[in-house]
Amino acid sequence: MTKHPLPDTAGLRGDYGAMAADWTVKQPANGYGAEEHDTWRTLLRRQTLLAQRHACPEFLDGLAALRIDERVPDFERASDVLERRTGWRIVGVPGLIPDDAFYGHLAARRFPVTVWIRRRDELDYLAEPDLFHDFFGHVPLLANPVFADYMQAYGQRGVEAGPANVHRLARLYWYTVEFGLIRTANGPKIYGAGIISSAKETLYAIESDVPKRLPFEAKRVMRTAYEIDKLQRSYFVLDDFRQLFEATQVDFPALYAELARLPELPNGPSSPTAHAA
Ligand code: HBI
Ligand code: FE
Repeated sequence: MTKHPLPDTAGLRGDYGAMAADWTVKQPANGYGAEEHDTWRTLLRRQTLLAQRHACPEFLDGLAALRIDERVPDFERASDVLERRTGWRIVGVPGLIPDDAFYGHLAARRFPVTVWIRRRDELDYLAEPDLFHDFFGHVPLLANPVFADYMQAYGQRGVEAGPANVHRLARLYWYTVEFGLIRTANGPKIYGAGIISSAKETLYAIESDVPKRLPFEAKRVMRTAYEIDKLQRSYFVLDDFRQLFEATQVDFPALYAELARLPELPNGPSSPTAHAA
């Protein structure tokens, strides 16, 4: 795997000084302070209440299986639970890491989770993914076999994609893993980490009539631009997770060539509303 030059980590918050070659770091040896456990507990209580109403059953099953408690979770212990179910483990990272490192971990069933957690004054908004977003938002669904297989296959496609196409693949991640909805007998429910880890976006994604809720269709997703740090103007709704896995099983070089000949699609008029974390 060719290693990207260091991303502009100067602007990022994590400590990129003590990483292994694969961009991973251990959780702090002396654990976390009282304020960090308190922030975790506050966010966990708030988002668990919202998830019980608005998250899909597979997310809630995964959350229960992890037996997360009111202290910042230990990645090795959670990995032991995950590995028994779907072969996945968690690796600590200082924060965002280059695409090729990230995809390489996913392809090997390792999910990168940020080792630092936001401050008290960032409870409702922060610019970068932190431990709460990554762990609470992303890890529970890795306990679901079909979603876990999707994430591994997605990582493999990422390793294979060249720099000319990786932005299209990033859209597939954005509109599913981060901001995906799924159809259920009780209406659309949340599975996207970026939604379920944010109180504001959880309510907006399910209750607001502002955003479009479109049937998931991989080609449309990969043609649709997205903007970060805003409430989404369009969500894509899956029929089931098998549909997501199948989207990784097509001929990607042919798909990229086809998409390159088609116009891009806007995400919809951008909303000035800041995206709450
Ligand atoms: N790094 N730690 C981390 N977490 C992410 O979610 C992440 C990343 N690097 C790249 C990235 N996501 C996106 O570009 C994905 O589309 C790959
Ligand atoms: Fe995320």
